[in-house]
Amino acid sequence: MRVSSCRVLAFSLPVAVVLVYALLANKATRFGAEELARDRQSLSMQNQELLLRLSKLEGEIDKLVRSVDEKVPQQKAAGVVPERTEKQGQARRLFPDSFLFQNWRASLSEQEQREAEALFQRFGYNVYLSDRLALDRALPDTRPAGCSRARYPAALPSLSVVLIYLTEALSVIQRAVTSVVNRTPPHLLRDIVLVDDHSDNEDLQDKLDDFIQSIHVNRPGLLKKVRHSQTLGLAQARLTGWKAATGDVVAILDAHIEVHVNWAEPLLARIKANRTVILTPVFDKVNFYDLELDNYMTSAHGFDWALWCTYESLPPDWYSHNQTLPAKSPSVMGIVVADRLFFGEIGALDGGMSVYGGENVELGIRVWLCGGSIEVVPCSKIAHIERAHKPYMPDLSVPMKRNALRVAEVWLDEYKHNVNMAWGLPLRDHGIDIGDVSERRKLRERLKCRPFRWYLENVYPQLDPLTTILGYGSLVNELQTDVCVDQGPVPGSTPILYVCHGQSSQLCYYHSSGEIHVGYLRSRRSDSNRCLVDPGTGRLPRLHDCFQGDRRAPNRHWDFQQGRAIRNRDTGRCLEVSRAADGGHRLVVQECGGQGWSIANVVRSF
Ligand SMILES: *[C@@H]1O[C@H](CO)[C@@H](O)[C@H](O)[C@H]1NC(C)=O
Ligand SMILES: *[C@@H]1O[C@H](CO)[C@@H](O)[C@H](O)[C@H]1NC(C)=O
Ligand SMILES: [Mn+2]
Repeated sequence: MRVSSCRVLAFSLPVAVVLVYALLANKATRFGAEELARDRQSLSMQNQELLLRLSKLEGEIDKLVRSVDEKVPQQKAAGVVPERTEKQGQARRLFPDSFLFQNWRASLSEQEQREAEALFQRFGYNVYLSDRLALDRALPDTRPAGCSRARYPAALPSLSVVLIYLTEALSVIQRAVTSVVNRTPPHLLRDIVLVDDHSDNEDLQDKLDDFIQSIHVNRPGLLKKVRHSQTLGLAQARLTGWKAATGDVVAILDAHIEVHVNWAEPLLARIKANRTVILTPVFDKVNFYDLELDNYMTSAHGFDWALWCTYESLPPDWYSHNQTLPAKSPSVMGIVVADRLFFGEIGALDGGMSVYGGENVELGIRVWLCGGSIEVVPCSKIAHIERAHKPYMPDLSVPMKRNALRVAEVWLDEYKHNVNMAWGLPLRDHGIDIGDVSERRKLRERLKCRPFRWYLENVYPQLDPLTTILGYGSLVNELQTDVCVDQGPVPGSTPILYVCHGQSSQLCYYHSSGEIHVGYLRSRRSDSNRCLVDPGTGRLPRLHDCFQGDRRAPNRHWDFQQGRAIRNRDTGRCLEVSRAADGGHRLVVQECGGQGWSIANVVRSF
């Protein structure tokens, strides 16, 4: 299972990997990776999907760049799987396009390559290598300076560790368990609960049981295994683990992790000081291809209005003060550590969430609104494999959208439609079944939770309340209703007309200021969306960052009424459709010819 519905984790394999690496290589350019797509002129539906994903990446780039800067010396896996050497008869590369072999250079025979590739396709990370690495491998100490000197009370609450998984490699689970056993003070570790959300790999039955027995030789009864008789999804798996746990504190983790030294003490000390604080450790990234580790710096966890989670930088005073101390966070990405009973008192997790996504944001909002708080603990670090793809859910956006609407319905009050806007769904009658939310509404009443507005103002002021959007969704010209305004090829800044498909590249937002934003909605106040502008010369409209620091995009205000012309306030020209000689049509700015436009959803009449 994945840690969360984080945007960077949500890519399909090809886009994510190509992009991330290009971005790392080109730190100066936020959209540097999009160079890769320069040659693409015509957009197939597949490319549209790619654009949607590209646009989601942006929020994670800074963090990735930082992680590269921090790249720590690695314990090389060489020696386990030797690097290719010239003198060896080189086996033919059977899978040059595989994202495993594009990133991982190991000298494997053809048979071994086939095995490694099959395992990679099945699990989304390098199981072939994992099976050959020591279960108790050392990890570089990536904690901030000062953590190794920190001292914690001798008497701390006891700890239960929950590891949840669905179709996870045996050796990866074994390594997670081994790290927890070796790196948690034995007198504090009450139990480890393994929750199998109905995986289909057979070695998670007998072979895992044998492994548990081997641990029990020295630590009788330490491990418990619970298996769902059908797959119930991330939230239910976490709930199952929490219910089976018996420690004072419960740490609910994915099973594709390894904990670092002294990971538990800072968490337990913080909860001992205040049981209403819910914590998250800091993750390091373990590459899916070579299983080496990148240091991620301490960040808070936030989200956008689609409720994809994202990293947030911490306030400046935290950096100047003491970087070993816990920092407030608006939300969690999924890995949580909490007082076991308090977690229940505050409503645990919403069991009505399906498959994946949104449950972490629901928890974050609820905890803050209902009497708790959330902190990131820099001295507690966990190495986490960022999978290339999830074997169990090819398109995350389906459950993600549904769960986001569910969160909105229970918690977001007058801001709930922001979720519809971000997903491009109608304000009413979106046709998506969000299940029964009455229990969650009762919980909110019972706990006397604050209104969502309080959260926006006090906990997460970075989030833009989106009060200026008048209309949103696809933007269609009356002369040609089967095509929509589209952000066009990326990279590039020329919007086009393209067959309507409702993906984020065709989301347009008309603001009371007169700006028209095109493409995936960036939700934070500091985020610049892309504004439609009339460059003033030539016939083609452009997309331009609405602001870059103090610079505002020129000619970005348009007069528009539903069904009427879209006319630029500065140049007086109109956005129109021009028919080409070949029967096609182009999006142009020209002298106004009286063409009318409609935007799919009206928030306030304009
Ligand atoms: C930072 O806080 C830790 C306690 O976690 C303390 O031991 C250390 O002395 C502090 N460092 C500074 C520079 O204040
Ligand atoms: C404990 O944390 C809560 C928020 O989670 C805060 O309101 C309360 O004041 C804290 N209590 C103490 C004793 O620090
Ligand atoms: Mn994960």
